[in-house]
Amino acid sequence: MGGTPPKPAQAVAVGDPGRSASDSLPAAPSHNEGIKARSDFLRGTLSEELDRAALGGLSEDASQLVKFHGMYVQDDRDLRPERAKRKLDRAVSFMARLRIPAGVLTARQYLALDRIATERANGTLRLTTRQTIQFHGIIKSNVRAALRAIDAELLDTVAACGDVNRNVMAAANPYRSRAHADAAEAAARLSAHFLPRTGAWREIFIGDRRVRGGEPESEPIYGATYLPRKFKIAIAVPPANDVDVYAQDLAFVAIVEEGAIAGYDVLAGGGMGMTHGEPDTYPRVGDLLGYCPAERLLEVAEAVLTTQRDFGDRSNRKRARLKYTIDVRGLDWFKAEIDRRMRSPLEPPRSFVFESHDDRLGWASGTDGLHHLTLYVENGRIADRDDERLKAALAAIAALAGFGDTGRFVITPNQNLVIACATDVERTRIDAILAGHRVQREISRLRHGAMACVGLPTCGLALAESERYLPGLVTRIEAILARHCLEDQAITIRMTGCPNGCARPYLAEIALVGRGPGRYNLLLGGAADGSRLNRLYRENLADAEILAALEPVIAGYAQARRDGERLGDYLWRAGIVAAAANRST
Ligand code: SRM
Ligand code: SF4
Repeated sequence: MGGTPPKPAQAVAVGDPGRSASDSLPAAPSHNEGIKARSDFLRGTLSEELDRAALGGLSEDASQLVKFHGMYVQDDRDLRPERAKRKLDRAVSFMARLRIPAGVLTARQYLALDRIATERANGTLRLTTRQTIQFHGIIKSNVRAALRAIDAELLDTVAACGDVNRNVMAAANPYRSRAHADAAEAAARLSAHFLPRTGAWREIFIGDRRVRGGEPESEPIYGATYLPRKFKIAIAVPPANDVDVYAQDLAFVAIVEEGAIAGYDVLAGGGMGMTHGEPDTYPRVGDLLGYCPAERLLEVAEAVLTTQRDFGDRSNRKRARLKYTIDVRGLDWFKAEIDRRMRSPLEPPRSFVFESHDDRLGWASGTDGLHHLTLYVENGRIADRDDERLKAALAAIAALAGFGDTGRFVITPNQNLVIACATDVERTRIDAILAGHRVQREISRLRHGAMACVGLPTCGLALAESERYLPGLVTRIEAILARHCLEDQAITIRMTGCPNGCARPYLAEIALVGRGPGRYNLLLGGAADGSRLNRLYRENLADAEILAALEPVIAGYAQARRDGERLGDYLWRAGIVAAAANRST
């Protein structure tokens, strides 16, 4: 495989699909294209800059490049005003994101990551919406030590960010069924297949020497300028759509026969990000393309990824995702192009039914007698607080005699954690440890369906609070639901501190998207299975206005809902949100 050879950035076609590059002058490639092209396969000046202790962060170009190695240069935004007043530089540190296909860790690996968080980062671990872990607050002098400790556990941060294929997701918990195991294995294969081949990560952070002589280094799939933008893949096992297939650049929906995955229905062109006030940016749900047998997984994925590599917009990064490539050139063109790159076209799609896109919490048992606990982790933040010592509890579980060797920790796409593969005795001990550390397991249905992105203080793009604000808001919405006897009703609510959509808000029944400090757009009407975009309902609301806007909506739902009808569906039926409503926030 390897697809058609990548074209250099300057020759990439933009604009009218019917024209060749020589018919019209292509738009100038973005600055990032130059950074990639000049970087000598993602090395740039990173090594020298990491050695320079005087500068807490990196130069602008190196800050772009370090993303390909799974890291972001950030600063603590809470401290900005005070430091500015005292004429001090920003409190710069690094965020590091791991690559964990399907979110699967051994208990030993988890324990090592817990230690790294304490010794090298800000003392917390952050489970992400793509089934991996982020460390925040790593100071520059700790970066290499942290990455070496990660490498010692056979883990890495390669391609966790940057213009490449990102962490590949799969339906949570490979130990749940044969089909789930197949999905996780497929995710690991996709992740390995699309891993950049450059030796840069090992040289810069781990200390490997560059091999000189022999074949010149190359990127057989990506080429020297990698992809126009990030690329995201997920695999779902119905009836759960926990991975949110409709938000992915490329998604595979397992078609299960006799317990195993026989093939996949393939979707492409999903994405969440948009910019306020720029209507040519928008969230989009993926299109169903067709079916492929399981053995054609890599062939199909490569056809889609290389089409985006060759035709994605390399001049405007805001329009560089696959969803725009498909919209600009048309779905028929896209299907023909991927068919051309494969041995044979996709077959007509089979059918699948999704029931939900959140997690099933609590213990579940397999036919092998092992038990798996899906534990709620509020917005994915694993930390010790005075009243609830979740971090210490999970470390104690990972260190349990016996379980430390055979147990697994699986991160879910909803920022929760499955403590997997426990025997009867271990299950009892795990329950006792969680109780001893006062880990809260009785949560409302609303909180269960709630998810917030990181937002402030680390995210440089946040316009408003998210992770720190949603829990309190949920408490106040719980009170409204209780007033209308809806406290047991499943509802999804998602919040992001800006319109980029990291918690996939545009698929939730209720969404709050940051507009500015303390201000949010309220969107309503997503589907329970994550298959429908919600719509803008009210703009620029402060806390009290959000509650005032939700109260009548919830009251109406309590009065007029049909048997089993979800809030998102009721809102469309009642005409409270409408298909024609503005897509843009
Ligand atoms: Fe995201 C950028 C956090 C999942 C769309 N995202 C960021 C950055 C790195 C901010 C930055 O560029 O400086 C955030 C770091 C915050 C911090 O301090 O940690 C950030 N994104 C996250 C995480 C940690 C949110 C979370 O609470 O879990 C998720 C990490 C995923 C992972 O492990 O790889 C995360 N981001 C997503 C998702 C959801 C998904 O992938 O399923 C999306 C929407 C799907 C999509 O890509 O369309 C998403 N993040 C974005 C975007 C908009 C991209 C776009 O093309 O529209 C940005 C901004 C950008 O890339 O320019 C962004
Ligand atoms: Fe940051 Fe915006 Fe993503 Fe939230 S949605 S983590 S504020 S980029």
